[in-house]
Amino acid sequence: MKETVVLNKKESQKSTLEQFKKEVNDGLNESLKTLPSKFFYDKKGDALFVEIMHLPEYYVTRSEHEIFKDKSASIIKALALDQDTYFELIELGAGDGMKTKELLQELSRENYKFDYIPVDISQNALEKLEKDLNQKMPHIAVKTKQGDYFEVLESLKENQHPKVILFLGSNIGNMPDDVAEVFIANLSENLNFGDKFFLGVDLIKPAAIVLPAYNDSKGVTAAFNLNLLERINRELDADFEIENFKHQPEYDEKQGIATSFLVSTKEQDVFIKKINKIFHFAKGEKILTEISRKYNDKILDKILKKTAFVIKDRITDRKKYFANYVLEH
Ligand code: AVJ
Repeated sequence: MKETVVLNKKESQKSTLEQFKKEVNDGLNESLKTLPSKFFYDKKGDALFVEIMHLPEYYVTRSEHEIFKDKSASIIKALALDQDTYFELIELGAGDGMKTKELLQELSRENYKFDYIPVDISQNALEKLEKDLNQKMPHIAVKTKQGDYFEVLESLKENQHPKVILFLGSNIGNMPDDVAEVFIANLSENLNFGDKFFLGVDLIKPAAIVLPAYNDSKGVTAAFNLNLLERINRELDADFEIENFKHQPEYDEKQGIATSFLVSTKEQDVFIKKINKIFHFAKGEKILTEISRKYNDKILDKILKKTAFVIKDRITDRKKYFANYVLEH
C-alpha cells in the first residue's frame, strides 16, 4: 500500500539556497522590483497560509470546498470515468487534501478502482497527508510521490493507465498567462490520449469581493506577504526593517488580475549579506510579490489554444465564485 518514490532529491536540496539567492538578486535588480511568490511557503508561510484559508474574507478555499462537498457525484460524472477500469488520480501540490477527501470518499462509495497519487515537492507535506488518509480512509490506496511535477508525470506515463490530474485551489493563478500556457502544454506532453485534467480556478468577480480576500481585517495576508522579507532576513542574512514596508493588494477588475505588493514607506538601503549587495528603495517604491489571476471561459480557452486540451465541462459553486474545469486531452 505504501510507496514513496524520491526523485532527484540531491539535486533539489543542493540548489535550494543558491536558487533562492539568484532569484532574489534577479528580482530586486529589475526596474519594477519583484520577488517570486513561491518563496512565501517556508514553515511560517505555510502556517500563515493555513490561517488565510480559514479567514472569512478568503472565499477561494471555501468556494472550491463547497463544489467538492456538494457536487462530487457531478465531478465524477463530468470526468466520465469507467467503473470497471483502474485509473490513477494524481494530485499536483496536494497540501492537506481537504477538498480531495470529499472526492475520494465518493469514488470509493461508488466502487471505482483507483490509486490516489499525491505529488509534492515537500516530503513532509506528503507524509502528513498519507498518515491522515491512512487513518481516516484506510481502504484508499495512497501512493505519494515526492519531486518535480513533470518528472513524476513522465515516470507515470509509461504505465498507460487512464489518468486524472488534479490541480486545485487556483494555484495556476500565480502564473502569468504565458507561463500557464507552457505549464499546461508540458502537462499534456506527459499524458496519454483521453486522460483528464481537473483544474480549479478562481473566477473573475467584482473588486469589492476580491480585494478584501487579499487584505483581511486581521492582517494575516499582510503578515504572509511581509514574511517574504523576514525569510530573506533569516536565510540570506539581510537587514530588511519590516516596519518600513507595507502590504498593498491591487485588483484590475477588467483584466481579472489581483497583484500583491510590498511598498517601501521611506527611502532606505537594505544589505543582503549572502548576496553581498546593497539594494536601494525609494519612498513609495513597490516590490511585486504575487499575481493571482482570475479566470473565465474565454481566458482559459485562449490559454488552451496552443495545448492539446479542450474544455469538456465546468462545475461551479452556488455563488459562481469558483470553477472546476474538466479538460480533456
Ligand atoms: C494559493 C495561489 C491560490 O493567490 O489566492 C492567498 C495564495 N496569496 N492570499 C491566491 C494567496 C494571498 C493563493 N493561491
